[in-house]
Amino acid sequence: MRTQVAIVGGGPAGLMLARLLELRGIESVVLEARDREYVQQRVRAGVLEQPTMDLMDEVGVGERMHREGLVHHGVELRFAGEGHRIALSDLTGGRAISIYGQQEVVKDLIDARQASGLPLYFEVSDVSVDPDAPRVEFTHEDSRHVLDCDFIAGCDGSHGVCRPAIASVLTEYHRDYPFGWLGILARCRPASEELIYCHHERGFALASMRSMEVTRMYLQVPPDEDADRWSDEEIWDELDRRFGMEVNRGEVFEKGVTPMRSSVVEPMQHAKLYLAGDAAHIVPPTGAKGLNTAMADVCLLAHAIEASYGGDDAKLAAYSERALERVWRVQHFSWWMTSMLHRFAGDDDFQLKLQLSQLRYTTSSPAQATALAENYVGLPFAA
Ligand code: RFL
Ligand code: PHB
Repeated sequence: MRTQVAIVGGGPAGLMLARLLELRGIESVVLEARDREYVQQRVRAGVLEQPTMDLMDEVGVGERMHREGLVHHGVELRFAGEGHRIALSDLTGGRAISIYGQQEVVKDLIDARQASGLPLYFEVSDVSVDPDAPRVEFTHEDSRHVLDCDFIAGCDGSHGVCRPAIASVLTEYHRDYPFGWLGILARCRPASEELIYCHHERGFALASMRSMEVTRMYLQVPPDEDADRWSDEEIWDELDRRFGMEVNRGEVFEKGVTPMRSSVVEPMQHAKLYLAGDAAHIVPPTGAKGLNTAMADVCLLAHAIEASYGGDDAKLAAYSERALERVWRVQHFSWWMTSMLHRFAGDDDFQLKLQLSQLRYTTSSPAQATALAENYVGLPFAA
């Protein structure tokens, strides 16, 4: 087999890259380890920033997002028992975020790929990449395949094979946070019309949603917490306590703990292999940036690959450097939000006072509120 770009991983990064390449007349093959059902059900991100919404439109898959997604023009920061709204759109010249589940984005991109009749293989196994050849080998339906290509895009997430394949040339920057998030999905009206990020002495809490009928809630818990240790009632009681109000309750139909960590590898490329999305970097979810940063990477990569086929290799050579500028901005924002809103074991009252001062400043100074807003709605994607 031969193609121009072999894309390892059919998550948001891989599928969006395939779509961007298709629209530029560049061939690709997408290889996904899981089955279609699984990737379409996997519950993850819920917030699309403005540049991601714009990208969905640009590649012609934004129709359902506009129909079913919930556009939000503000978020609330809640601390010391009171809520304070950050007017995202007013502070950013009208930009906004949209609540639209990651699995919906994935569904829309898979549908588009299949409508175009382009190659997307599910349930591939024993994938190996040779960045120098470049070549990808994999097993599909009991047959071994060799896929020769011009470029390999490593979009296989944080547990994939692409990053390890070039580990010897990478420097990893890493930070683990001493807590995790216990997340639930429940059938009830959201606690509020906008997201609430809540600072509380007992720990952080977040009220989000997937629709007006489905609520998404998170509680800061110890990093190795067993979700089954929490009964539904204990979760609701703790949410009420931290938010300082009675939140709507309903049937909990999904429950899990997410560890919180930051990591970046540099460079994001070696030989003919280019990393994008979670394969290259992870952020704690407090800034809602993981999916969006994956989209920013592939946007840049698609433009660079296109330029390369046009005879200009400079953009591809500079891919990692350009991508990392935005990646580190996002890392900082996610770290800042995480540090401001969570309780860290061993924090003294001095630390608590500093957090509250920072929250007060962020919600009262237009300059600081704007800094939060412009990062939250998403800084422009480089092209
Ligand atoms: P993904 O989504 O992990 O996709 C990688 C794909 O590669 C496949 N794969 C392989 N395929 C072939 N061969 C192999 N050897 C393979 N190994 C793996 C996997 O099956 C998978 O399909 O990475 P991608 O595309 O880079 O996308 C990144 C996002 O998924 C991630 O950053 C976000 O989900 C993070 N995140 C959030 N991001 C946001 O922007 N906003 C949010 O509100 C937000 N909330 C979250 C989140 C992540 C969470 N969890 C569970 C980590 C909330 C949570 C709870
Ligand atoms: C979510 O709805 O899953 C969500 C929202 C905001 C975040 C993280 C996750 O910061």
